[in-house]
Amino acid sequence: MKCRICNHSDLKEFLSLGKSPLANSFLSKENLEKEEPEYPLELTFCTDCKLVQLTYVVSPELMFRNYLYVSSTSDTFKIHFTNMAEKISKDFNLNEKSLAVDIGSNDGLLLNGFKKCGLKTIGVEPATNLAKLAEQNGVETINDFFNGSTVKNIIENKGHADVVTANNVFAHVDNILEFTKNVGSLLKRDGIFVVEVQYLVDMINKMTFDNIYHEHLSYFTLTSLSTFFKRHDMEVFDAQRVDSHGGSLRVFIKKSEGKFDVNPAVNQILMHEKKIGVEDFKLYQKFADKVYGVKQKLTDKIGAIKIEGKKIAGYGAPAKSTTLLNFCRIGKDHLDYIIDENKLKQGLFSPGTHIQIVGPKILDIKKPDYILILAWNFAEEILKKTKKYADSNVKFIIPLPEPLII
Ligand code: DWN
Repeated sequence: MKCRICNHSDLKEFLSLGKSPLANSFLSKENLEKEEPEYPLELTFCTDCKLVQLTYVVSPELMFRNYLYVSSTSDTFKIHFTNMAEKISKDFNLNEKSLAVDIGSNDGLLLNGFKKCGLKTIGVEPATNLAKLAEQNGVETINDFFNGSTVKNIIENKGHADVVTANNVFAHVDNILEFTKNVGSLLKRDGIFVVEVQYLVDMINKMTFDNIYHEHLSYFTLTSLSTFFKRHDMEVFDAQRVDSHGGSLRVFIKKSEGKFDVNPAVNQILMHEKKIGVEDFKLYQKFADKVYGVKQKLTDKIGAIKIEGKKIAGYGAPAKSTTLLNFCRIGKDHLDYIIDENKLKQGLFSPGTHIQIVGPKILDIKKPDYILILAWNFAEEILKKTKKYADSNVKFIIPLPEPLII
């Protein structure tokens, strides 16, 4: 295997979570008996460009043509992406003459935010079910992957872009060189490319190893991102840590000839990364050892509750719960059901563990003794909602950075 961003072949493997089903491949009842594909989940470190990446690549056609994750399911993300659109429009003086292109535009949440700021918009979304949803939300969307032909289509019909965004998408792309070249062709000379990716430093600090799954091919630091862009006539000129998905990086990139000055924040983050050793393989070996430790603590905690004869329900059926449940071998014997407000998931069964996904109303009928918050990144929002349903003696388990009962 060669490194995805520098083509180096000296990759050092440091963590294997075994084989796992696709994170968003929730099953219908009739598909429960069918054979369920599982693929290796192994992380490697590139000694040249310092990128952490998966060893095994699953076809994007398999993962992204029909997609169950809908950005607007959580109020947190409605606020997050509306604020993002407003801040970018204001900071870069974008207006009705400006074009915003969102890659992996999902249900059009971010683009609706840009539309409210007066911009022209177009989405690129490979999942047919989501592209339809976006169009119903009034957001023009190309139902395809972002590639040379979608770029040609946009330039011919809308012109070049002032801003291209890729939120929780850039880490999902196998050929990021071709992807980035296509962004360069689409952008105006002084256009900006804004990428939001889960931040590897937060994953290591907060032990959020459940974010490791086949959709996420790359696990970025600012060091690996800026190395990549510098090698391809683009430059990171600003970067902010944001708290989405347990901790993400929002990175602003320009063409090397673009007019923006580099914000001191870029160097501050790069220096911090150097200090904590993101270029040192030992950091990742230590992380791997701690992952196995957290797994043991969580399985012991859940096992002890079950030995007491208590009932546990899951709350939130995020993609990451597929990794957590399958790696920690938490299944139907432990969780009676998983609650999720995304109607696309209700009635389906969790990948690999086959636990039924139900709506929150079940809490009016069946009171579990414990609720394992699988969407831990939304614990605050979920605790507020769940208190309304559950009586006082329900306890909540937050699984990471290590199991906590509240
Ligand atoms: O890259 C990706 C990450 C960043 O986002 C994609 N793989 C898709 C997605 O991953 P995820 O499914 O882990 O994301 P979430 O947003 O953590 O999923 C939360 C789940 O919890 C959703 O299924 C919705 C559900 N939920 C709920 O039922 N009630 C969430 C909230 C806040 C709620 O109140």
